[in-house]
This record gives sequence, C-alpha cells and structure tokens, in this order.
Amino acid sequence: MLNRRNFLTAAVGVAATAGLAACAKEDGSPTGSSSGGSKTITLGFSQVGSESGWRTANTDSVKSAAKEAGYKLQFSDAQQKQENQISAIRSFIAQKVDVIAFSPVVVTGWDAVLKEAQTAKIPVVLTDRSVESDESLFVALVGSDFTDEGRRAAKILEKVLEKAGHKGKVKIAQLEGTTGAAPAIERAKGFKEVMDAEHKDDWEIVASQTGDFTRAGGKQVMAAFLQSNPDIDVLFAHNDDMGLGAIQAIEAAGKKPGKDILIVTVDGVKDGFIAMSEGKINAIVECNPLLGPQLMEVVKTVHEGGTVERWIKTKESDFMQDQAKDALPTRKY
Ligand code: GZL
Repeated sequence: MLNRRNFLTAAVGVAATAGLAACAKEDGSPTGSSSGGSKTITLGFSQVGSESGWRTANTDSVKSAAKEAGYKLQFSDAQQKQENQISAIRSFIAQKVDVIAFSPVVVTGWDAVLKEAQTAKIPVVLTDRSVESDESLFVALVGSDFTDEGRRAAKILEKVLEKAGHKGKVKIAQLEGTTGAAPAIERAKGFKEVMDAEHKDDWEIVASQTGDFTRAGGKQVMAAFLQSNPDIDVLFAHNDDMGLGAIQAIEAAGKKPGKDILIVTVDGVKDGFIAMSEGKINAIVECNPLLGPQLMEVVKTVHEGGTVERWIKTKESDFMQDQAKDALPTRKY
C-alpha cells in the first residue's frame, strides 16, 4: 500500500516525467504553455459511483470546481465497478483529454490502463483513494490518510468509552468498507495498530465484515452481527452510511444505538452529524470529500508542465457527540 514515504521518494522522478508528458502529446504539440495558453483544459474524471453521502459530496465538489476553473469535464460514474472505470479511462485516452483523474474503486488491477495513458502522454491524477501500482504511472494523489483515520477512530473510541463509563473488556464489531478499497484496508489497519499497541488485553474485534460503504449493507450486516454476537459493546463503521444503516438494525433488535452499543464512524456527512446530535452516534472521524478545488489546482499545474507534490492531503478533524449540535449549521457536506 502506498504511504507518505513512498510518495515523497518518488516525487522528483515522477513529477519531471509528468512535466514532460504534460508538455507534449503524440505529435509533440504543446498541450498548454506556461502562460496557460488559450486552449480550454479537458479533464476526464472517473468516479467510483454514488454509494454514499460522502461520494455525492465528492462528485459535487469535483463538478463545481471544474466549472469554476472553466475546464471541460468528461465525467463518468462507474457504479462501483472497476471494469466501468477502466473503460471510462480508455475512452478518455481515445478522446485525447488533457488530464485524467479518478478515484480507484479498489487498489489493484490498474497497471495496464495506466500504462496506456502514459503511452498516450496523458498525465493521471488519483483523487480520494490510492492504488497499488507502479508509482511512475500517476502524478499525484489528492486525498486523505486513511490509516491515520483508522488510528484516530481508535483514539476517539478511548474517549467515548471513558465518557460512557465503560469498564473492562470491549467487544467490537467492525463494518468494513468495500473489499479491496484503500479506505477499507487502511482504516482497518490504522485501528488495529492502536488496538495492538494499547488495547491488547481489553479490546477484541468479535465480528468484522464488509458493508460495501452503503446504508443497506450496514443494516444487513449489523443485523447478522447482532444475531451471532448479542453482547457487542461497540460498532466501528468505516463510513457514516454503514453506521446509519446499522442504527436501523440495532433499533430493530430493541437496543439503543449510542448507549447499548457505542458507535464510531468515519466521514462526517450531514446525516451522520444529525444522528450524532440525536445521541445515536458517539463520535465521527472526518474524511473531507471537498477535494475539487485542490484537484483543479493540480490539473492546471500538471497541464502547464509544472511539478506537484505526490500526496496533497486534505485537512480533517474529529468530533465527539457533544460537538454535533454546534457543528451542524456550518457543515459543508
Ligand atoms: C473515503 C472514500 C470512502 C468514504 C465512503 O475517502 O473513498 O468511500 O469514506 C465512500 O463514504 O463510499
């Protein structure tokens, strides 16, 4: 899995390559000059899908930022299928777009199509999620550190348990994101890092399964968890939407979410904050979807042959239940 060290060491080589790639196409014609040129930049963007409130906010951010920047946006929704993303990227190559950006639904299986983009001298920018690929095949990642989000979820769970006066062993159910997706892999890894380091003797993950980042998935899997583990103390859901689905299952089982079962989720979408203000979610680790403006900055720089940082991280906070009401009016997504 890609990490900050890998990104930084590869920065110089890749940025230079990207710079060259961004300056010339097959026939060597310039794609844009240092003055930016008059040609409108065409950006091909392949989006994962529309599986969650986070994804909707992310799509809105990319579309509005492209409009604001005056770029021609070719947008494709892959409905969470990798094959749809690969064919979208191939069609962007055929259309000879200036830059390709995408949020990879899973981490593997991209080398072939990214090599085709490189051969076509079209720079590729990753947004939101990373890939396990040859790092020379893309210019940068604009997105969050999911491993750190997993660590933050474990650390804020410590505060939630203390506030709830929970003593002794802690039985944890984990709703994982889409199998093979960077946020699912890395949030689980970060959470486990803290568990192994600081809670070897008192925390135990008694059930862990993917809910595919959807409300329906969260509800269905949580109902099954409750059948086999009626004494779950905590739910760690890799996103708010699965947590919101799980709340329905917890209530259907006659239990109180946020009280009988303490809940920590990741994202910070409005519905998550509303549930938190109602006492049903105990804490939220923010994962900022509003990547559009940062992406357009990267697209402009790369198109003009400049160099960019390999990992442009988003700023994020964490919220306890008692902060929800005050934060709600200013939440942007
Ligand atoms: C995280 C993003 C994840 C969100 C989910 O950056 O990839 O995908 O956490 C979304 O809500 O489905």
